Amino acid sequence: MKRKDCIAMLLAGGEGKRLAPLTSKLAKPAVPFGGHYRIIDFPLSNCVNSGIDTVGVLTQYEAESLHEHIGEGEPWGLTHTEHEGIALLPSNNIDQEGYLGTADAIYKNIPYIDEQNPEHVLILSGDHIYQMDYREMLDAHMKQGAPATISVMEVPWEDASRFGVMSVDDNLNIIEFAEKPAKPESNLASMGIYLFRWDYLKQHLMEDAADSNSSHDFGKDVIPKMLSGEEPLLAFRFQGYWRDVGTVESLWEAHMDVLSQNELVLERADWPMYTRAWKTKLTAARTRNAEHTDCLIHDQCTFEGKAKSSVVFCGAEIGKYSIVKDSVVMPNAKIGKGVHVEHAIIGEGAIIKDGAVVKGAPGNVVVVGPYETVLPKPTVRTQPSRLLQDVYEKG
Ligand code: ADQ
Ligand code: ADP
Repeated sequence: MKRKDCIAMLLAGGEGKRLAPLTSKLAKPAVPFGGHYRIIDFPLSNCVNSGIDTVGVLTQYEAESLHEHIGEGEPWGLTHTEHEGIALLPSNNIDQEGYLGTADAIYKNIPYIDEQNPEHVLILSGDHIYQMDYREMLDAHMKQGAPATISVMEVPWEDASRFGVMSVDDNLNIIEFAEKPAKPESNLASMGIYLFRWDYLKQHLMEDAADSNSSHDFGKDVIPKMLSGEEPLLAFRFQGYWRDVGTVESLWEAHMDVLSQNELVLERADWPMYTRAWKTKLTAARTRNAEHTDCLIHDQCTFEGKAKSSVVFCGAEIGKYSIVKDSVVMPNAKIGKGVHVEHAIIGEGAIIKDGAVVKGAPGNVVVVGPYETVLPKPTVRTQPSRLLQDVYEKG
């Protein structure tokens, strides 16, 4: 098999507890995003646009949701063959034990990687929204001859404890690294995107597998171990939009960034997004006596109410006299009449009955899980809120 310069391994098996209840029936990378997409479309499209033609996707938790979405990889032009395309690598094909951690997931797929015969392996996460040319990172990594390169960016100080943080010298060599420290001393965060020389990574994975004290995680175990070795690791500063959408709040914020269009633009001619279409035959969104400002309304919606600053996914319905504000309404959600949705994420296929109120507040996004039903509280039915009353009077 001819040597490839780089293949990607995409970690997509995490449980995503912090995104609950959106992950009650879906793997985190399969959670809908931006109207048409699922989160995993971002790293997959980045691979296509960066000219990486071999991608292993490691699945575990609710794997079926991802397998259905990815299929043979045709929507990304990466149809699976023995030596190319997207390969699904579910943990239950390997052994009973499953993937114990992110490093263990890669360790258990050493035979697959060896078969592809790459010089470098790019490790990606399935829960990031970003557009990144991995070739720029590969160029820096190869130019420096680094054994490992970690993509980094500065994050707000208050978020730093959610990440692996590090300090670097003037040549971007990593000096110190701490995985999710309670009191971070730096806000330069690891994006969880790693590029390794394959021989170097393989050696470290085998050592880690033999260590009974290890939790077999890149951030907790493998990276600190590598840093204690002889060869310096390199940081690659990413300039651009990147967000870890592992929490409900960050998923909501990333949607608000899509609406503002300043930072995150999904329809870019120079960086196309690829996905599997929700329905093979798409029809227009239909609005009737509807009012909306600063919204994205997608195909096959039926929309009769009012919406402001919201992303409404394909197939969603919003009934008469309803208000949807600062919210995300996922595919095929059914919002009845006279409903008030604010600062909320309504999961795929959820049903919000006539007169119900789903209202969060800044810093406290409310989530309705996929296919959940929300009934109105009796008080709402007999005594509509001020906002609803306004609509009834005008409507
Ligand atoms: P976390 O965000 O906590 O930290 P982690 O839980 O390790 O990331 O998950 C990374 C990816 O691996 C996710 O896409 C997840 O779905 C997947 N995954 C988790 N467990 C898995 C398993 N057993 N099998 C297969 N896939 C699995 C990491 C780094 C930090 C860094 C942040 C940036 O550890 O240092 O700052 O990413 O987001
Ligand atoms: P979160 O931190 O929101 O729960 P992650 O996807 O980052 O989401 O995964 C968190 C942890 O869950 C990881 O440490 C991972 O090892 C673990 N995990 C992954 N898959 C499973 C599973 N099938 N069952 C239980 N835990 C899992």
